[in-house]
Amino acid sequence: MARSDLLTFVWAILLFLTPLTNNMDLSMNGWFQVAEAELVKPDKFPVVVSTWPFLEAVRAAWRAVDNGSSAVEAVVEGCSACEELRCDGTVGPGGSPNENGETMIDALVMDGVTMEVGAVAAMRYVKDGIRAANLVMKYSQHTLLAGEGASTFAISMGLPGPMNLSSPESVKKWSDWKENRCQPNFRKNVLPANDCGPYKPNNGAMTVFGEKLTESCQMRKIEYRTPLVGPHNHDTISMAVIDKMGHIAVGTSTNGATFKIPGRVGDGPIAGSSAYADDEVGGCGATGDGDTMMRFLPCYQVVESMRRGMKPEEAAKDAISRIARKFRDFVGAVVAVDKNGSHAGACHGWTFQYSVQNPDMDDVQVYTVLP
Ligand code: SD4
Repeated sequence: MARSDLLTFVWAILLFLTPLTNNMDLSMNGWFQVAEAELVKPDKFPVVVSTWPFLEAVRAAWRAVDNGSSAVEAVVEGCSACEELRCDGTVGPGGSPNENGETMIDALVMDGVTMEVGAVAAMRYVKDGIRAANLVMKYSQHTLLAGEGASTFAISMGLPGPMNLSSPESVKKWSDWKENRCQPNFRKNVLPANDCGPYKPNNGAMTVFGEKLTESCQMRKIEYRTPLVGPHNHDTISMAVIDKMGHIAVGTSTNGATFKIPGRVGDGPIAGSSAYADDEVGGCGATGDGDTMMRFLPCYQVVESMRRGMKPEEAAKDAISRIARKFRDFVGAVVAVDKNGSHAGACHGWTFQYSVQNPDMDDVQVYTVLP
């Protein structure tokens, strides 16, 4: 073969192979290949994913995003619907009382395009947690406002308040708990041990499984405690939305753990713990024992694992197992969604359910994940 013919032949082969190697022009019935054999449908967005069977919250977010709202706006609409409806009887105002019988709110919103976060923690007197978090993101350069300052800021930016966040149900729950000598509670190594406060330290009584500890080994043992978060105290919505443009946002609203110590801030307003999003990768929402979970930033872990190539299911299981390895009795769950809308959940210590709506579904679908 002449040299010029040989070059033409090699060039023709290269031209033939290029589309295969670049994943281009592989259209087949509306599907196309984007990366390593992953099939993605062009009309895959929008997508709404939420912890628990909070159907009305997902529908509210879906209506917003399907009508063209941004992912952030839809997350705010969805979580706000849950606060107003008091999903499960525990999310939002009138939900879980603290030791003083008062409901306090933690909330967060995160924009996966800009990586901006707005959050409020231990907020009193303002019922609209997710809207307050969104106002922090929109009208301040801060990430997290706490306590009275969060309430003052939210009211100054137009939210209704100050108001009492208790409900007849939360007052009843609290008075039953008081009658039960304030059991269970979040105190440890205090006197009185099995009664209401005021409490004081009981250093001589530090035990794990009934075994008395010396000062030096107290630092090394990991404590297992009775979970105060359970199937009937969900308290929390965490939601991820991918809008029609493919942008992702996440949000969380919770009144935290029931009978928490006043001033306690849980995982709800902590970016990377209760929720995390990055447009380049996907998002995550979490629910469960926030005091334990926030030490591991499980949603940050999920998103970073997906960035490094894990599928949502693998990333969710990995994040949960990192916590469970250290805290055998931990109760919690995460739901992961990648930037293409693939989703999966993982849980420990309870059966977890999460809800999804996408263009393939006529209505919200609930998925059940076993521990
Ligand atoms: C908290 N993570 O404040 C919340 C509670 C929760 O399902 O998610 N309950 O610890």
